This record gives sequence, structure tokens and C-alpha cells, in this order.
Amino acid sequence: ERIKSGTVLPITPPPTFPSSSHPLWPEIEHVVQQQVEWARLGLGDSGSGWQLFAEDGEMRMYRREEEVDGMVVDPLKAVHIVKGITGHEVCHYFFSPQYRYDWETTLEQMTVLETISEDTCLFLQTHKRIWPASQRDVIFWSHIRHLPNNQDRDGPDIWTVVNHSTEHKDHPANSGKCVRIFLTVCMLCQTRVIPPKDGTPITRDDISCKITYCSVVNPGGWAPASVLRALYKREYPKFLKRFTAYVINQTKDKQIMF
Ligand code: 16C
Repeated sequence: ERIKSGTVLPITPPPTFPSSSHPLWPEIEHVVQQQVEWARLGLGDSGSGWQLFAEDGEMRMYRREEEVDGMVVDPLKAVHIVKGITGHEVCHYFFSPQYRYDWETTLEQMTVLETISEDTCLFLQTHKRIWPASQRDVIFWSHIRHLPNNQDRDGPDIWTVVNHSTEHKDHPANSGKCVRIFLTVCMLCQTRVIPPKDGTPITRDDISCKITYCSVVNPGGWAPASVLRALYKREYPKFLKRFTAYVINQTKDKQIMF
């Protein structure tokens, strides 16, 4: 139906490693589809409603001011173009638990509560406390997916990671010292390759990755709007710059992972 009506939004193919019997699976399918469509829309026509709040080289970060019950839940969209790395590499380092302490500076502790399948995990994370607010924790499933481009032969493949809050019976929200955060995050990556004209093999100089990072975080408990917005303004650019530099550094002497 979508192909007939000519829209460019992808139909999300089934996952490479089906975990379709897991109780979370219908939600994962739905949220991944929705987040990929939202990320691919970019800023929409003329970027309406999106405020640029940080810019550094190719990186641009936009937010919309939104509050729910007086609590800041500003949606964020960031776009970045990074030379020398692929979307598969970006998503691999973003998804895989073994690298998280290397790049996630606000992290205090990370636990993998469940490995649902090779492409889907359940995480419990506690983050550093910002005085005088209470410490925050979060439980989310994380899913990595390759979306091959079979509709537009010239268009790039997509790799994505989607993180979305969920519950866990052994870790009820707000039962200990932490206030539970709720989040939805999507990292969407498209790789551009310009093969050398002389026919020599593709090197890291010939590739770049367009990253779209979208996030909505509900802080879970009240914190002053000005403090939260100042925190976003400082922490999101810091995260995306540090994380992409980390991927460049990790991959520079390795074979390109397309
Ligand atoms: O997407 C990112 N990371 C993923 C893997 O960890 C995942 C998790 C995101 C958790 C985001 C919540 C972070 C809460 C941090 C609390 C503040 C600590 C600041 C300490 C400063 C020394 O998707 C990358 C996430 C980049 C995070 C940017 C910061 C977002 C601030 C959210 C504020 C929440 C309320 C804080 C209450 C005062």
C-alpha cells in the first residue's frame, strides 16, 4: 500500500534474529517502526517548530519546548555527519553493553537484566546524581536493526538502535533511592560511500555516516525547567561529540564494517 502511494518511508522488515515469542515483541515492533519513521522525517518542511540549541561543525541539535504536568519533556532531534565510520559501526558501539562505560559519562551502573535475543537486550542503568535532585535510574529495552534499502536503489541502507522504557517486576519504579526516568531514544544511521574514481579499494576516507539522534526523556519527578534545559544543553552535545569520537577511535585501525 505504501509503495503504491509512493511514500519513501521504509517498511520495517522482520528482524534478523526473531524473538517474536517474547511478551515485549509486539511493542518493540511498533515502537521501532514509529521511531524510524519519525527520525526519517528529519526536521520536516522548513524545520517548523524546531529550535536550534547547539551547533558544532556538522553537528546540529534542535529541541521543541514541551511540558507535561509542569515537567520538561522537550523532544530532541540531532543531526550529524561523521567522516570515516559506517552506520553499522555507530549502532554496534551504541547498542553493545561491553562499550557503554567507555562513552556514557553520566552512567553510574549498568546491568543487563535480560538478553532477549542477539539484537535485543533489557538494561537497568543508574545515572550520576546531580545535587540537589534525586538520583535517576531507567529500565529500557534496546534493539538494533538493519533496514536494507530495497525501495530506492541509490539510497543508503539504514542501521538503527531504538531504546524505550519498560517495567521489570524485580525492579519497581521509585522503590529505592532513585527516581525512575522514562525515555524513548532512536539512533538512525545512513552510510554514504564515494568509491575512488581510479577503482582502488574503498578506504575510510571514502565513507561518511549521517546520524539522526532523537530523544524524549521524562525526568520522572519534578526538577526546575531551567535546570533541566541547562542540563540538556550541556549534556547532549557532549554525548554526541564524545560518542562519535569514540567510534572513530575504536574503528580507525579496523576493517570497515559495512
Ligand atoms: O542515548 C544515550 N544513552 C543511552 C545509553 O545509556 C540510553 C540512555 C539514556 C539515559 C539518559 C538519562 C540520563 C540521565 C542523566 C542524569 C543526569 C546526570 C548528569 C550528570 C552530570 C555530571 O539511551 C545518550 C544519552 C545522553 C544523555 C543526555 C542528558 C540527558 C539529561 C536527562 C535529564 C534527566 C533528569 C535529571 C534530573 C535532574
